[in-house]
Amino acid sequence: MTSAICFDVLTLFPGIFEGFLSESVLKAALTTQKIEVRLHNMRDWAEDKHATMDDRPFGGGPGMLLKVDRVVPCVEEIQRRQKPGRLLMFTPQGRCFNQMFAEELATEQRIVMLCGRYEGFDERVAEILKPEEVSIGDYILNGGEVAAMAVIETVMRLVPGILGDEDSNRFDSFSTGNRILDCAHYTRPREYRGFSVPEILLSGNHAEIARWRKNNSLQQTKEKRPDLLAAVSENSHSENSPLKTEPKFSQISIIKNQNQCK
Ligand code: 6GU
Repeated sequence: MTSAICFDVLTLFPGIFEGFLSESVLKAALTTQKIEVRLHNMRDWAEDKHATMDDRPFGGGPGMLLKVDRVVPCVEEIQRRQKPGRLLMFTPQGRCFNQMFAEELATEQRIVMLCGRYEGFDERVAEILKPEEVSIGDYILNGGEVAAMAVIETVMRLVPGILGDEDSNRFDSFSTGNRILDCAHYTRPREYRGFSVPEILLSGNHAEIARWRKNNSLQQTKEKRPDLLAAVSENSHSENSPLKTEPKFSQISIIKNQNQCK
């Protein structure tokens, strides 16, 4: 069986991925060949294994840059080995990765990911390879490896047949069936240190439970991530609005195409 999706990761530190790929859901998906992850050490492309991969920036300034003449041939060779994949380059300047971006990537057969280190890449890497530049948030990491792991994990969950229960991720926060936060969940015991499970969840009334969950989801989002709620209709502010009792999800839309990470 050939895997549903293949990730090629180009990095100077393939060892960072070892623990990540050898536990839990990812381990299982790799063992059953539902996904494939190939780690490529960019240093292997240097003619001499000790060849420098980085150099100081022209014009001065702090830090080191990954060299264009090291990175470009390496990406080109990986791409040539098979039908070229969608090329992502991790950099804090990139498009912010989110669930919708992940849904888009989950339709690909092959994703090639280029992980930077140091101060980043010589600009000509982007000029020549024209990758999609991707960031995972407005903060600075030591390199793209953590970002690559975030992409692998998020995208693999969306590939059909990997999680088992096909519906299990549809209602996760930010997902296709639910663009706002997931509702609260409870399991046994029914009471702990005086904190009880909401009575309605014990009632067996599925319609009521579904209603409670929708409402809870909306409340959680209002409290914790109000930025996710936009364009709630004018009358939702009145006391007898349907939103006060039963959220109308058609009245809620997500601010699309925002490129900043919240
Ligand atoms: Cl993709 N790289 C680095 N170095 N820092 C980041 C990032 C990527 N995304 C957020 N911060």
